[in-house]
Amino acid sequence: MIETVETTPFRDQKPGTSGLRKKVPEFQKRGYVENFLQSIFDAQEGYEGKTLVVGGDGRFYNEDVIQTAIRMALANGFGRILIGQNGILSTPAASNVIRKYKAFGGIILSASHNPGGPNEDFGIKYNGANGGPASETVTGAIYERSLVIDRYKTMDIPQVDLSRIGRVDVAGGVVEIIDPVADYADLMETLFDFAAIRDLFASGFRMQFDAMSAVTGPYAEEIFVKRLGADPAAMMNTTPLPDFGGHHPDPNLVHAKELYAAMMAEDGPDFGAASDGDGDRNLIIGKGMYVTPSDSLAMLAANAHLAPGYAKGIAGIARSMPTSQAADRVAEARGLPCFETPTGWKFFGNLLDAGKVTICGEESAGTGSDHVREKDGLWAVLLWLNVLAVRRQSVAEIARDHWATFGRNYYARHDYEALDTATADDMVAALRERLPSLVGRTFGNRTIRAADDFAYHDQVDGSSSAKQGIRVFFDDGARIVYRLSGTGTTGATLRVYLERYEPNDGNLSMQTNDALADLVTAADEIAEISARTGRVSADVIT
Ligand code: G16
Repeated sequence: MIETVETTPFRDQKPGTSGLRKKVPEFQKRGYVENFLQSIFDAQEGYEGKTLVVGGDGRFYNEDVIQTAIRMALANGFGRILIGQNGILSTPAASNVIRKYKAFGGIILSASHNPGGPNEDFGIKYNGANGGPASETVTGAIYERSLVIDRYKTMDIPQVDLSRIGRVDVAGGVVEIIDPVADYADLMETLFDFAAIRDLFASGFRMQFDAMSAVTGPYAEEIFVKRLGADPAAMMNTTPLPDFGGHHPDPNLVHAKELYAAMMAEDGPDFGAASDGDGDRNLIIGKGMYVTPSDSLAMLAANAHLAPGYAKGIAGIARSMPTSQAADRVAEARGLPCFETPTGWKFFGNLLDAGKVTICGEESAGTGSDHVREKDGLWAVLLWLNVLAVRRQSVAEIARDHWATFGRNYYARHDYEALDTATADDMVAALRERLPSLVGRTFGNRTIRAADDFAYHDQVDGSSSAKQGIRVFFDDGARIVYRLSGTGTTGATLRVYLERYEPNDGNLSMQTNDALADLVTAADEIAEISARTGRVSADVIT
């Protein structure tokens, strides 16, 4: 019954920051999905008879790829496939299922916050037994395999009904369809004081949540409404749709603008939140106060002990290099270790496994802890709710209090999207070459004190990752970081990360745009962005 099908390699299956992401028509090419899945399996050892978790964010093509994955995983010798009902598992829920059921690993189907639909984005990612994204060593092996692959294994079996919870025996293996929400919601109850949060809601506290027609809708209804008593009418877009209703399921102020407007209204709710396509990112807005992801990381790290799951304190904090250094201030004040890793959640896995850190975060709306090995949007929302339930202050009061204690890192990311790839590569290469000559140059009242190309050495497994972003440091503590996106599917995206620090006795209430205006000008001049690309301003500012 097992068939071995001959195939020829595709040259473009190199996983990026977070798995392989392409437009749907690329994945629909004959053999494209099969080649990549077989390359994943071929890069692993010892999975015979073991469990594989498969789930996705419900976007267009999700179910087709799940059926393919079932056939191929069984043909390759996996013993059991665990799948979320209707093919749905949020990325953090998938990480939890892998860990809880001691699976060998998991296949997660998502292009995260990117749009979905027949001509939009899709993605495939492999996570290992710790529930986290495969390390660079593993993704490197998958890519190498994809370049030489000449056959894949599959089998001819009927489609599995993904809508029926339960177990079916298929061709000598087992396929189990599980409730995608229950295990995850139970895990959240072990970390947070649900009784205190219920009391908060009972006291009239108002929350608005936008699931963006993506995966977290069913999770939000179970957790916020059923278990915590939030108002069901304040849950927006909770039905997952294959095209996310035609929107970008990206929880930022541009794509969650309805939520943002509600939060800025005179009579707005107390707390607003959103999550992305696959549920790993979060957006936090207090009444009249947006909290940047970098600040949210620092504020959650400073307050985590207020939640039962972290009552004993945290072991340390890790942030991706471009994330603002606000969390470093908390770590320093609390005597905690702080780690700086390259962009991408996969780099936190070893630190979490080794118990060196408890809380991690990225400026790209990702925050999480050692409860799973992915960033976790609803976890961040629940930790905020737990903190609000204990402190009984507004988000704005907590933020102001934080800055008055630790100082404020004004921060923004400017994205230049869909650039010509060669132009973008040349711009970065030229900047890299100019690095030594930048030191000592003055821009306004700032002078560049150092400039380098970030390289990371993983203390746990000894691996090294070079060229992870160009850093320019100024004498007043300000910083500019440049890097090219590793998740885009159209041309190249240049990300410019801008940051300056204002001590706790400085001006803590500036508008971010004003605070960073001269750095934006310097960033353009240093990298010759407008001169080389013709772009006079960023397409997206977050
Ligand atoms: C972007 C972000 C990273 C994030 C990655 C994957 O990568 O900048 O911080 O880790 O997306 O996140 P998600 O799985 O939510 O898409 P890049 O390389 O495009 O900057």
